[in-house]
Amino acid sequence: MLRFDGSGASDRGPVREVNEDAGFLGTHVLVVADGVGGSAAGEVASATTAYVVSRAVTPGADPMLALDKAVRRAIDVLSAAEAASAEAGGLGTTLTALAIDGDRAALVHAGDSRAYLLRAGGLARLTRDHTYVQRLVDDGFLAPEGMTQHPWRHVVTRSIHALPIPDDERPEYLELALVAGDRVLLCTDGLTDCLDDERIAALLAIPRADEAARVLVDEALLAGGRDNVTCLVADIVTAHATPRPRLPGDGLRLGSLADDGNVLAASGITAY
Ligand SMILES: [Mn+2]
Repeated sequence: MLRFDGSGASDRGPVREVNEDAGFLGTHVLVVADGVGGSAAGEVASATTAYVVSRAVTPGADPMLALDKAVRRAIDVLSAAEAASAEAGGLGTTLTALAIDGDRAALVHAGDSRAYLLRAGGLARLTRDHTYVQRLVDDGFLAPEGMTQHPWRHVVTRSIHALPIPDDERPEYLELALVAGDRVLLCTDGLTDCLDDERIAALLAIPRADEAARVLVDEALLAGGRDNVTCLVADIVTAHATPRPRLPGDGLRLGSLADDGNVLAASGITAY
């Protein structure tokens, strides 16, 4: 029976007034969400979405179905909140989440947060950024080295937000074959704007997960990072004994999710 064992770190950074990143690390689900810039309350969108996903994945639940259900639920909650609100602007967030049921693993991804896999010392990117500049590179209009300086590099082309969501803006789902000994990193763009994959691989190899997460965040800030930065580092471990029963949503809450005030009630929707 496989599960996650790790830790995480999140920092507001030197400039932003609020941390619009949310992170959650449980035994069977990992979540990062980054409130989309320009939206009225990014920290509400990210915390609410991360909360809904953290509660939807329970040990034994089919990971792909659980993630799909969670995304639908998050979209419903954000849509209802927006419909009830007088403010315009929208609630939107990136979402990258990984769920495991002891055997099968699944990933859902929308936006420019990322998931990486460290296996036998080699780093692989599990997600592809849903950004305007990534699309330019894919279509041959921009060289990859031009991405980091492009003025529109933060424009995301997919996110979790209120309905209607066109088909080509919906999240992507991926089945994963994880094995004991793998390590995964989920992070927001505050990390990957500042550190390249080679540096990320080196720091992710720090043996203790909590130390690796802290050092990744610190190094992004030392490299001049101005955005919120969130990293989750989790090892895939074999749980020999049956873990004590866990309540849905049990785990480490980071960033905007650490403040219950940011989480729109999952039932009884209120305006934000
Ligand atoms: Mn960000």
